[in-house]
Amino acid sequence: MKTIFSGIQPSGTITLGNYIGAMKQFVELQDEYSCYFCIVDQHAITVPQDRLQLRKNIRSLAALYLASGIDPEKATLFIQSEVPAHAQAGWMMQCVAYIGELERMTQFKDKSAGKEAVSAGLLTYPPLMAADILLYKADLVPVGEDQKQHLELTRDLAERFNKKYNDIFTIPEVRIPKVGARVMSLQDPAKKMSKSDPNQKAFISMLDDPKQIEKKIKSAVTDSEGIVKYDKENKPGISNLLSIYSILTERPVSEIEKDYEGKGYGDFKADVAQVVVKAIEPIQSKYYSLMESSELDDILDHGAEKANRAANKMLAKMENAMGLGRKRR
Ligand code: ATP
Ligand code: LTN
Repeated sequence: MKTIFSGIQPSGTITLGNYIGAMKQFVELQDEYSCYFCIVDQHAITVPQDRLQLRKNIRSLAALYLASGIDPEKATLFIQSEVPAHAQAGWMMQCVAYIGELERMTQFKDKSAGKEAVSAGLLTYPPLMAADILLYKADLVPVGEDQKQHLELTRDLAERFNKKYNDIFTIPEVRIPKVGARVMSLQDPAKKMSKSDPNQKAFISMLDDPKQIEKKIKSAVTDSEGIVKYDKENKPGISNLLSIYSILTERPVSEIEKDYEGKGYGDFKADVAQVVVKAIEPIQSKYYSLMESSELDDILDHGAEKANRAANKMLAKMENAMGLGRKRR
């Protein structure tokens, strides 16, 4: 059986973008692959976080993974900081990476732009991500479009390590969904929808209530043409809403366009909101009962145990390949 690894940062409540681009794929893949899904809290601290909020977000993200359909009997769900091998292997991968290639990462450029105090961790984040993936010999990494460059770097680092030290790493492939790989911001459809966007109206959180969802979609930035048609270049706002509608209903965009011939954006937006509410509501009700349960802790304990076992094996191979530590006589 092939192995999958993916991670989501507990940097806020996950958005509809994270759900469509990542989580929904995870649920579909768990039957066919041996899956490791990680709450990458060590990645989240590359930018400032409030400690109490971070703790809350970690638990909440774990519950959302499960409420969205991740089955702990099939997949291993765990928290990155509960598996120390990630930080250890991350350090080794930092020593394999070059500063120049890290500085070229667009996520680093975007997140550091205009900031005075940029943490060193924000720059060295991709080697940690590479370690996450390589520790589990993942064959496939399902992510949204924005992570493609990090995945390419992971492959480069793995190949470099294999050549320089010892051929121990599996070279992972990226898996990006055909539609929905980049759900856009509701307020600026040129930007991706992001959970750390300071403008709350720009994203739909998986925990927004129906009223908030309706309001946010109603005020989504579109154009003045009044025709519901997919045209990413000229009508990015409407195209984004059409994609969301299409993915959540599993209906082709062309069919939806036909339904709205002669109708205005008002009707269309109201229906998009209903579609989103219908997709999110069952997830929310499961979420709230999970948050109150000790079952969540048992699942995470068990996940960390399994992940530690797998990761420590690879970590020992990495240390041996690089010559760290010693061999007992
Ligand atoms: P942050 O805003 O804190 O950087 P984020 O919202 O970009 O976070 P991540 O935790 O970095 O989310 O990403 C988790 C997963 O969701 C990744 O696979 C990422 O590619 C995917 N993803 C993030 N945003 C979107 C989006 N707008 N559309 C589709 N997929 C997305
Ligand atoms: N960098 C990713 C989160 C992430 C990840 C990973 C994704 C950290 N480690 C390993 C896939 C595999 C992000 O910001 N979305």
